[in-house]
Amino acid sequence: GRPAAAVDTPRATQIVAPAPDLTDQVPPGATIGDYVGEDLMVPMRDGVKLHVQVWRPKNGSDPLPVLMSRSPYGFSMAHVGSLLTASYKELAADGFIFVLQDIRGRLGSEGSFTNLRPRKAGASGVDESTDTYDSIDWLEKNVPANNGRAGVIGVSYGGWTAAMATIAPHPALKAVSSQASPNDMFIGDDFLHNGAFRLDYAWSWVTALETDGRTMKPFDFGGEKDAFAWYLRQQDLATLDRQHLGASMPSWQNFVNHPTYDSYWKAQRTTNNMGARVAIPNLIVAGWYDQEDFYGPMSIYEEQEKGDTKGLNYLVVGPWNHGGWRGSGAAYGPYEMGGATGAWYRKEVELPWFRYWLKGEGTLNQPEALVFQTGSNRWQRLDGWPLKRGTATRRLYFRAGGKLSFDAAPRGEAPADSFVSDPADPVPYRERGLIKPFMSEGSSWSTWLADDQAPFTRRNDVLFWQTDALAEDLTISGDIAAKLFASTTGSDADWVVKLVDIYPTDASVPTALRGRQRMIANDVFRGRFRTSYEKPRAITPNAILGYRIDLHSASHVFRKGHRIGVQVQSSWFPLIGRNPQTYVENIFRAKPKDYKRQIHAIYHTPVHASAITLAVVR
Ligand code: PG9
Repeated sequence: GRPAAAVDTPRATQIVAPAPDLTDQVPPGATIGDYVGEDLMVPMRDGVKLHVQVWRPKNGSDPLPVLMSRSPYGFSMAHVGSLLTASYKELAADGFIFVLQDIRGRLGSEGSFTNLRPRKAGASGVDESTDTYDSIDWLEKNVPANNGRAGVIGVSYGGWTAAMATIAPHPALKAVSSQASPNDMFIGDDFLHNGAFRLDYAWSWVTALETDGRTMKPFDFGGEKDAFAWYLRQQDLATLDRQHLGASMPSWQNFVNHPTYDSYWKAQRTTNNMGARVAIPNLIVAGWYDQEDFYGPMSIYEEQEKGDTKGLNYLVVGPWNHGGWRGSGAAYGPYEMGGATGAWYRKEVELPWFRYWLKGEGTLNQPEALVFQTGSNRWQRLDGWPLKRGTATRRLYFRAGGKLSFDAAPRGEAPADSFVSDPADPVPYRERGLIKPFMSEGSSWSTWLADDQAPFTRRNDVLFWQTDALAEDLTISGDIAAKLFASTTGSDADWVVKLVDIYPTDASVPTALRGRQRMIANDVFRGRFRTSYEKPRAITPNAILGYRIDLHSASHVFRKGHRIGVQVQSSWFPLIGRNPQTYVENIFRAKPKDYKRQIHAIYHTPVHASAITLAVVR
């Protein structure tokens, strides 16, 4: 597995591109465009030194603010080149002192790496917030011609370090932008969703970062390009690291040893670490098509909002995949966005944000929530998210014969649809030819949510309901949830729900989009956590039980002539590891014999009325 050189949509974090022997020292006197770089080691309170690259404009002597990005992925010269000339281009043209820091234990920094180190973990009392504090303190005193103000910006892991920077902040820290920051790895971000394990992502990420603490070696799948086939062959997940790498990976063993929502996960939850009172302005950025961390930024915004008495917590949600705003943002897969939304955001939103807070220049014309409405391709300036007025909660009911309707089922209609769910033949999350390990050569992981969802409806183990063609546009704005009434002949089951926008088949849409099913919302729920994430329980076989599945939110116009569709299935492989469908205490330790095919049913009667709840704009 040599890492891929590029993917079709640029991403901001460097987890696809680096060479295995990545080093991130700046050659003496190196320049990129108008910037000149320098390598420094910055002392922390416990004596550990962290490596930074400092990039400042070659000319000009005016004091400038420090803008830090902190990352575990390293800053190779190629990566810094793309930052200064592309993804930070607008900021670079305005002039900042960019400080790029390897976090503790990574690349050129000393100390040891802990994945998502919680606040004040360990005896030494250091964490990402104290490391940021100590770095800013040292930089303000030692970097010539700085103006005494600092900010932090980053995407994903880097976005998380920006969020953590707001904890007990240094007085010089004036603003951050935490972009696509995970919030809770058990509930909704990279590693698990509602207790269901994100197998390929977790394995690929952990092995790349933890095989050798200082570099990034994508896992060698031994020439196997078909991730579906590779993962299906793995019989003992608990020892996967020892089997393939001869050593245990700390994060992998944490997944194995913490199969419920215990203190390991709760201590990591970003909003459990951040202060309840918002003290540092934060521009929170999320993408509707973020294949990694969408729950994170949305829930961080929502929870921080409760303590935002000074009005410093802001939200931007655009039509982007993970980090897509650092690229052009003109399209996502085949879906055009009506303009370069990423470039627009950087110039009109992000640059004014940092100019205002770090340079005292310009005015802040930032709405509370800047939200891109998909389907109509327009930005909306809102006074909150989700909006509390202007929408009505409406239910789209599953009905007999594959119909989806705002009218609930009458008495006497066929009560349920059932299917066989076979762990030996799980539903692939993409068409088989596209399922490569996410970090591998030729992987199009970053656009998988743009895949046409129509082909999956041909499988017998994917249930599908659709509305009639819409007589008028239907606009949703806000939270989406599924209420499923379901049974299984087994004692555990996963429930996957996808909400899709079905394009017409006629000439009213471009050829490539005809009949296409566009993903609008989705998630998975692991049945054992039905009543509690802390105390999982077996499902009573054949009992009809209710499940509420959070499908997050959307701002979307289903156009006249389109249909709304819902798919329900019980596997999504290898995005999600398989559920044995027999209750075992720890799924990582399930034995091959525990994996059994079962019959699942979804009910749609007046009493057990499975439905999708939407916030429909009045
Ligand atoms: N989604 C990535 C990540 C963040 C935090 C922990 C683990 C993975 C990332 O792109 O950085």
